[in-house]
Amino acid sequence: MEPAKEEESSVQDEAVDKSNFKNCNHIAFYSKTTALKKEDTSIDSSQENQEDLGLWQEEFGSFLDIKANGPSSIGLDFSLHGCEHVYGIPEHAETLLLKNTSDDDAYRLFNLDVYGHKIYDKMGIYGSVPFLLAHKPDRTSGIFWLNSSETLVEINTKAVMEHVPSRSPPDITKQRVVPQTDVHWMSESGIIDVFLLMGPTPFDIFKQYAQLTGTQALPPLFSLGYHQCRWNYEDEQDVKAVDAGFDEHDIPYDVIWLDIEHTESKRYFTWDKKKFQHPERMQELLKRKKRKLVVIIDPHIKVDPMYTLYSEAKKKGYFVKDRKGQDFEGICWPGSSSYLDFTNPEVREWYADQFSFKSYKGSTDILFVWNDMNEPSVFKGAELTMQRDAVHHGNWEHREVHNLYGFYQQMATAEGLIKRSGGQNRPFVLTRSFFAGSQKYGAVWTGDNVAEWSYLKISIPMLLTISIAGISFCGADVGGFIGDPEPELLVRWYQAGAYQPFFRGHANIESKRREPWLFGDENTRIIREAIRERYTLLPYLYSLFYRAHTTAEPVMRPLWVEFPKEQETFGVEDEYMLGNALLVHPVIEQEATTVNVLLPGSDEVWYDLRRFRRLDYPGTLKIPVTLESIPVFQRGGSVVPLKTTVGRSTEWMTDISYELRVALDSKDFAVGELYLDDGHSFQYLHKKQFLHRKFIFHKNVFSSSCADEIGQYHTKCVVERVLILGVQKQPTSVTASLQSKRDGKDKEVVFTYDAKTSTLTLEKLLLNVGADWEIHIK
Ligand code: NBV
Repeated sequence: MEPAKEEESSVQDEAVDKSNFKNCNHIAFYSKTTALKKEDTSIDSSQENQEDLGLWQEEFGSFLDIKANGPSSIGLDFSLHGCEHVYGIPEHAETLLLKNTSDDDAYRLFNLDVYGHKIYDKMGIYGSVPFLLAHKPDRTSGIFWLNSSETLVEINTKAVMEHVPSRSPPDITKQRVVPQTDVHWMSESGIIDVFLLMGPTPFDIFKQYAQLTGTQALPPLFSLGYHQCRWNYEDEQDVKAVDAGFDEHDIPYDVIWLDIEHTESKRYFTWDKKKFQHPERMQELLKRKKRKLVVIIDPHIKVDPMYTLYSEAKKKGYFVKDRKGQDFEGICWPGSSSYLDFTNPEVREWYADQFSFKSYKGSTDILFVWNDMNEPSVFKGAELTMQRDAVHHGNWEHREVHNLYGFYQQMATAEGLIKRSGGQNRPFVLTRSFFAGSQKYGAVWTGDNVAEWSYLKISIPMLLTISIAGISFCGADVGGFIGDPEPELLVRWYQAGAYQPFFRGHANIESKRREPWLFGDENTRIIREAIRERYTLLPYLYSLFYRAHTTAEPVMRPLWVEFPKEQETFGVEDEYMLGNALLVHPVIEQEATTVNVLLPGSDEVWYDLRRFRRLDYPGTLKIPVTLESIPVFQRGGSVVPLKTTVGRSTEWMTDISYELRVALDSKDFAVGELYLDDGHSFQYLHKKQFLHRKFIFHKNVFSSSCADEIGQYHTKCVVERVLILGVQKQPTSVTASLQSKRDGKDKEVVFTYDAKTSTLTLEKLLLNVGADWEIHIK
């Protein structure tokens, strides 16, 4: 359904990058068109009346949309001079680089439940973030179109003539051809409320956008581990067996998930009495194993006067209304359902209270939440969603707030989990539907993908796009939700997922069981390796999330963000940077024996993360791969903190020592950091209980110092091993000194040097991770 193209405001904004405004410019004004009232129409011929009525109501198949406030639409055009690379506006199953829409559909931002959505398509799927980034070598800029109604974005990149004033002779002007991208935004309703972000660097843009919408919530550490999900784990026995399976096969994991079948006939906040007779006991068992449970809680509420949640919400008037003022009823999993009006702060407060241990019977402090179907999904509704003329709190029509519905459910859920812990603990909430700012409340995933190679491939640009639109904590269902992945695809998907922010295996109710050990010993071994690699990487990943939380840097980033001047990176979407140190190129082709990896930057040095081999010649390299390979490269000049081994879950790993992976650049320099706290509470914020360390390698001295004096956190954990990649010759001696020790005695360090890979390994260091120390290499 397209918004009526009525009297669009069209402003050619010539000055996106020439503007006098400071970093972030805000334009907000009311559309001329929204105020058109039916009574104002003075012409009274029957034909015109008929046409007029046509604008006040619209048919969509058998659905009638009555426009109580009359027809409206708003729009604005921008011209981005010198730009031909534009990104963002998730969520679409499309390429990273936005395409020209002149001969194709516009990008649609309209949250919809699309099972097995098409790929390379601009249709709207589960989430919408109306934020577009434009990049050219010397500037990144952004347009944030703050509107939550259905929005279409047209993109037209073309070459235009530009006048270049010349000095000699003075009256002659030259012309040159430059690129220009015109972006046309159109929304069904609302006001024009748009922010122009001026950069100039990609990281400035992320900060400016975060000033408007917030940064990524710092996730509890467990949620960065591996999640095992399926629609459905049948009963308590099943949960116990799957949990034990991980231990039997020596595979770490943190969370087991329960889908809709765990409830009493899809009444959320309840348990199926036969299959889950003792939910507390089940959680007690998981807790003893230092693991968590996530349960699904959808926004639709079964119409059943005997269901307290329903009767209470009904009595309080907490459901979205239809245009006649009755509770809106649609069909969803439980049958006839009403939908909580999360746009109402009072409803959100009440909903948050439902998560208290007293209200939510059978829940414990290891239970966290998954919000699904919150586009909202309405079976038999137009486009499987809520009618646009449904009415929310404050008399807002659904059309105005459609793309915000899921955002508000996740907000209320996260608040509920925080409240439940007396404000102590960080929540974890996964949502399918999202909007600008959803990063403040938890994680998102890309919905119902298919167990096919093409969906593995597209998961990378989809996640990159979501990440640069502010939502760092994102992932795609490992294995593909719909269908049955062949073992090779499953293995490759685990390897890709291990290096993506949210890492969850999930499968449809009709898919065959696919716990990681069901595909033969060899595949189990390779999957185990991938998951273990993820767990060793957690200190780095957690530190990246801290940066996302504090300085809005995306955890997973397109290459161009790190190499903004390197044109050849601008369209790359089969590899990406994880933070600024690791370049990841997952294998996404069937039976691949090689991958072509672009190692950007003419002065950069890269190292193979597993084999330590130094790759001195940036450019595109053909790298041989086997089924075991995950091509990951460490950038020279970085220090990556790792754990020396793994445990059964993140909580088992608290005391495991660290390894620091130092990769030298061409000037024999490297720098990196580590963030550390208790992993679950808000003490890092309220009591400044955290450690933020800085590691520098310079002139053959490797030092650890405090990066943020405000933070204090006591840990017994030590740095046990340091690997320095790119050391040109074998040292004669290596000593370590603790800065706090006044006696000045240096300790001899046990080291080995591998001349083939130029790697220096320092072992048995036992240097406290929170202490200042130096290692001298001679
Ligand atoms: O709750 C069942 C599924 C869930 O497993 C999946 O992850 C969601 O994306 N849910 C959709 C509803 C049913 C889809 C057919």
